[in-house]
Amino acid sequence: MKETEFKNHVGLYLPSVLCSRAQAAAFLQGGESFPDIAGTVLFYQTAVGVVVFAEVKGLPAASGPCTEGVFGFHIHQGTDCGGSMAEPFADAMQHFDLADCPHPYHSGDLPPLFGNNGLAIAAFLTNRFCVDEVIGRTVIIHDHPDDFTSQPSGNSGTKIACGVIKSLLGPGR
Ligand SMILES: [Cu+2]
Ligand SMILES: [Zn+2]
Repeated sequence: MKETEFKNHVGLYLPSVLCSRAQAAAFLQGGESFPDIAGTVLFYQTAVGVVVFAEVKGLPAASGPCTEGVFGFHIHQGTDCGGSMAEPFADAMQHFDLADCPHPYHSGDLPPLFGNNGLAIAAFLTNRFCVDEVIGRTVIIHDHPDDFTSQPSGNSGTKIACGVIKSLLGPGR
């Protein structure tokens, strides 16, 4: 299939988006109990929404069959990753939300990350925010999957990694 045919069908051509320059990025680090976690989350503004590309390594790996990790993944409203041993990344606070919606309709609710022996890669589209609106907010990974039902945050457990979303467009922005 030619690129132009594909573009006409879905509205954007993902390889072209990912080859363009991301407007913002979060560089995630694991908490004290998860020092091996490191990841990059890139944000690309398109005409149909924001394409998010996430690549994370060092997640808790499977300990046997049927134990591969599924990790809750959200943008939180807090603007830094501070916290304590008892409450890692507590400063990230609740899910980022622009529209006063319940979970899982918060602006910052994202598809969960699926672990592959500690590695997760995901690319998806969300039109719940523009890139400009999430700069300065935090991306959080949790140790459990999001149930997409429980209030206020899907019962996805402890925060195990965090990163602040930063503009990549340079000074003056
Ligand atoms: Cu979260
Ligand atoms: Zn939520």
